[in-house]
Amino acid sequence: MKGDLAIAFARVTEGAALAGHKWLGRGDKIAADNAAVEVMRTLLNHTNINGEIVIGEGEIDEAPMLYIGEHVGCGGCAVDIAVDPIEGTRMTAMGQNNALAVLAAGEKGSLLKAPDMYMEKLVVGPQAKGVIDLDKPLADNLAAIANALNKPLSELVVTVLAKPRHDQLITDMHAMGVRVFAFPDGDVAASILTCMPESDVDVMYCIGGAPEGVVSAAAIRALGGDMQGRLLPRHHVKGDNEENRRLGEMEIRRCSEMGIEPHKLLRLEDMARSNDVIFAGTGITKGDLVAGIQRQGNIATTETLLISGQCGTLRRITSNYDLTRQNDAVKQH
Ligand code: VTB
Ligand code: MG
Ligand code: MG
Repeated sequence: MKGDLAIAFARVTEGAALAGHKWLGRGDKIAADNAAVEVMRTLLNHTNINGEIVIGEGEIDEAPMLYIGEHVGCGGCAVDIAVDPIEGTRMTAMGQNNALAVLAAGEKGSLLKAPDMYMEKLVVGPQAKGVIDLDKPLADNLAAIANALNKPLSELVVTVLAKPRHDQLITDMHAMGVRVFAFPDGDVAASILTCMPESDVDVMYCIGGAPEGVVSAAAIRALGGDMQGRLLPRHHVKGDNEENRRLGEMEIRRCSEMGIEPHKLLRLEDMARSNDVIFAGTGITKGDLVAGIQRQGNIATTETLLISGQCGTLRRITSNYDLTRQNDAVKQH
């Protein structure tokens, strides 16, 4: 991919973040998501790519925009795109930290194409690359990671999504003696923090969204970290009732149509298959990875983390937007 595409992708997540931010603290996560999706789509369609959404906002019948298989861009090199226009719609609606607008892009065929379903994920930074194995118990992984990081298990920091499905796991990890940082939502930011030298976070483990997993995989690959995942059908994650089983079975069918297998171990190289990947993430609410949007009158300031896999370059871009002078397509939302 051409180097100047990276900045175009930063512009896309900035636009989505600004649109989502208008709904900050309004209790309406759907309105926030719709606004961000529409702007992300508009801006992607102004970008010089021949892009395909490979994982994102669900299937065509559920999400009118940015659905899996949707083509975006106004012509250019063929790229795969993974999106989450608002990674943290609830966080945005409720004014909680760490909501981001994110996307990952890679040359055609480089990002895992999968349904919007759940994914089990284990992520570490560069120092622990090569020692993780999701086929082994988490306790074995944590011991191997602590060993690679040259620290006792008692100093290992593991972040995990604070969802009821992880209650037992959190209890078990406390018993193992590791430090557990439980975050309410937003595993993309938590995953990337494992690769940030200034962060305390050593490991991210959770069952969360597959789009978030693929977006994270691109960033982790670019930063030299490691990650493994496993696609899980809904009824194996959210409780085996009739509705979840129906949805889960649909996901299994979609997986087989796409030529992938749920429950199968996915390595980092299966999710992000090339070094030529770009990650862009703009803060919406204030966060540990990037600052949230700040408003002063009509000026909105955004912070974007832009990571290019080819050379592993990480940029933090601060942009000031004059909200009275935005392009109409973007201003409406
Ligand atoms: C996951 C996680 C995300 O939402 O998708 C989670 O990957 C949803 O989990 O980072 P539940 O369906 O159990 O609520 C996020 O936390 C935010 O989008
Ligand atoms: Mg979303
Ligand atoms: Mg999300």
